[in-house]
Amino acid sequence: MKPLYLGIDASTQSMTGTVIDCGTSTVLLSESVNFEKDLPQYATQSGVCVSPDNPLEVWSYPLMWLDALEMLLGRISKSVDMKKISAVSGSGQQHATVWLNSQSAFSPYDISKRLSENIKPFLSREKSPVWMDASTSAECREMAEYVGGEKNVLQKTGSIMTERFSGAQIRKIFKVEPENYADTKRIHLNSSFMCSVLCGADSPIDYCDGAGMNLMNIGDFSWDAEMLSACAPNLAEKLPKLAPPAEVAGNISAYFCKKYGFGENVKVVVFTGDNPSSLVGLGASSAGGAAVSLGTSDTFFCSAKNFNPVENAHVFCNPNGGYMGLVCFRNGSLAREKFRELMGVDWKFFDETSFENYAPVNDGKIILPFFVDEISPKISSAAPMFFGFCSADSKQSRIRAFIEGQVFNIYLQAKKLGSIPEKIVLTGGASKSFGIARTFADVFGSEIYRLETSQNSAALGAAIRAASRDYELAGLESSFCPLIHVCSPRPEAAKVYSEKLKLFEDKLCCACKF
Ligand code: XUL
Repeated sequence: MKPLYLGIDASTQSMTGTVIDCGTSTVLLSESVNFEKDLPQYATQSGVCVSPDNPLEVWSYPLMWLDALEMLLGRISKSVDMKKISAVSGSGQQHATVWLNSQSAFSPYDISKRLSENIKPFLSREKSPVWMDASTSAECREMAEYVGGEKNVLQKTGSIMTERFSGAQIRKIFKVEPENYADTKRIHLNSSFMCSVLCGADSPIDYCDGAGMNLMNIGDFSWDAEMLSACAPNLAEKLPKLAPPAEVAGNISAYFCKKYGFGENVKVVVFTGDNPSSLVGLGASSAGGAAVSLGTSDTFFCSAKNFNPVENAHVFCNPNGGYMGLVCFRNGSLAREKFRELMGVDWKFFDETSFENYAPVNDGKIILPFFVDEISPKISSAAPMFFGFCSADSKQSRIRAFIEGQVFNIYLQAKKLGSIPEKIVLTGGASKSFGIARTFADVFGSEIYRLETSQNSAALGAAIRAASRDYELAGLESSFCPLIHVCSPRPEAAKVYSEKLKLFEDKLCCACKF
């Protein structure tokens, strides 16, 4: 009998567990707990809360994540023989910080109580600022200035100072809540917090997720003393140690053996960020791999051998060694949804009818497709901007220009990271759209693929990482992430789009803040 491996993804809206069987190369089960629906007592919307006074302030609750973990394990243990699980790993939404008043919050747990009851007394803040929080522009400026400018921050950490990254968030809390900051003995990321909870011991932050903090020196994978001083006093002693992504954090805590039936020697491999984990779960972590996740926000990510930091993009570490590039776009599915409503059409019209028999043309009609301020590139907008349209233009041509605008923007930002990939895996809800897939193929000149089965790629990536203790990662990726070819670039599109892209870039540059 071959062992099973469990991957847990603690993402923004839900927590997902995926169990894989390496004997049969099958995903045995995938279960999800939805924060808003399954845990209504926390009153989140899509897993987060937005401040009524400041829409840029967005947070979630670590105790909710713990209740979700127990609910998830309860559901999984009804269908899986938990004794067969040999190792667990996981991933979490990047950048979110968890604030604790002790470094030994995680053990021993009182089994008669829930995890959330066990951990509650150790939280120095009940809220965790999450990646959707953009309220730290002042702190970004201050930290960049302290270290001699954004170029230095970029070289050291792989990203310019970024509002949602943990460093600026920590500095803000230090400034606004100095007592909470002083009381805090440990600041975890969502990923290292969940890992610590499972091990019942304070666990490291892995290099991949550590790179999303603007605090880790990405050249030597250590906390950067200058960035730490720029952020807040005595920070080094409040941060966990950093560890390579394959490190075993420990054995699973007895609490989970007694309550959910795990065996005693289950290894817990350090958790990582959801994006590095998805790189693995999409089978894209080896050289040349690239993927676009079309979700609430759109994300482009690719594996990269060398460290090539550029503004507007982020360099993280790759769980498979080397680096990964990532660009995050705020105007993803919500913008698509709003534009569809604006056009007054259904999804079939939006992503099929509008693209039927469509051959790209450079008709000079451009849309900058932003409904909310975009972060890549930084541009303020509360509505799409139309250029070259007249009232006679059809809904189809507007929809096509809108989707082209989204893909043009992703292309331009991705290009800055280096080479344009030959092959792109599309994932996320909108990846099923024919029109979007076709536009990606034509604009990027790349072959477009989708996963054969729709999985939560971060949870699958986590299960694969757990299994990579016993099996080779590349082999696991090809067994568990079979791809379907969706479409090829049309040769006639290349010239048309290279011209239209220039036009788009001009409009974009004029609209950009800098
Ligand atoms: C990446 C980012 C998001 C979150 C979402 O920098 O902020 O993709 O990781 O979970």
